[in-house]
Amino acid sequence: MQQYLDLLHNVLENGTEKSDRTGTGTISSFGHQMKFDLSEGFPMVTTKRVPFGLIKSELIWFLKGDTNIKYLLEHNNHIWDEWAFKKWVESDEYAGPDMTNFGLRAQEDPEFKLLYEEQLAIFTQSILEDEGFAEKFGELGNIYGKQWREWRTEAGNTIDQLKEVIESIKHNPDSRRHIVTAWNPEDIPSMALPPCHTLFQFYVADGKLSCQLYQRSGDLFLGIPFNIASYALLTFLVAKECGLTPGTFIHTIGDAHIYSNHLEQVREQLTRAPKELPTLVISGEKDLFSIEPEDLSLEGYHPHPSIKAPVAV
Ligand code: UFP
Repeated sequence: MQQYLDLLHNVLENGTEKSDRTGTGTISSFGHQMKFDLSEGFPMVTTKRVPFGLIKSELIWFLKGDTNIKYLLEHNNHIWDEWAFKKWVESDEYAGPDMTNFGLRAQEDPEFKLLYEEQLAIFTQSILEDEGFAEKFGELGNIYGKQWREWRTEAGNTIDQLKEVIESIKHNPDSRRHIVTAWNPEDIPSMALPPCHTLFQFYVADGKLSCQLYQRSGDLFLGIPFNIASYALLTFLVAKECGLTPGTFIHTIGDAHIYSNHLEQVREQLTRAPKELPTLVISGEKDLFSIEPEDLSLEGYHPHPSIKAPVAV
């Protein structure tokens, strides 16, 4: 994971100060690439703890083509809560206290934070307990799972990009067209968060499956460790499905940035020495589309302690 630390160091030293959508401010640099040889172990950042449980349930959720946060909540995963919550508090059905701009206000105002957490708890509880409510307000729309598994065509059909790419890896491994895209230009204007991991391509050689991701925007401290692990996991799972050995995960990042309120945390992390990489264990023989989080685990993950940092919203 030295490459990840080198990237943090590089952007910290050579990046440009840039304003950003969230109003936080960043140090940013454009166009970076890391390559992880998956035969060396599972590429989890070890200089702080990264939550594998959240990574696996989110990826499996994408693989199922699911876009409703109910599945995530059932697996105690709250990473997408705010996006669904936003739709609820902006709807006519919401009758609680004013939640305008809840993300920033919760960071700045401890009293409001309590109010917000209370409403968020009511929201997630309702998603879990009330099917109609979940259908209406748990749905995130045309995000990753939808684009990967049910891309809508002009003719009114859908394309299962993931299934097609797996078929093409199996039957035409040398193809240069093993691509899945989440970037659907038609959908961008209506999306709260246009896809960050926009497109990935697989490559087969010498019995090994490699994957390259193009990520348009990467929060180097909080987002990127997550994204590396998620796509490494995808590569392992697709390789198994196709009877191949995992090769290399290549992570290409457009706008690679460190938020101005993560600088201290990044410097702390750079004082830590990387530890040995863990090993991924896939139990059972389920196919890619029926795998569940309990089938996946990491062995030998002994990272440095976690480092807290505010999420830019
Ligand atoms: N971000 C990531 N990885 C992700 C994800 C978001 O790093 O998987 F969903 C970060 C990148 C950026 C912000 O800091 O979230 C998205 O903002 P924007 O759309 O303005 O690039």
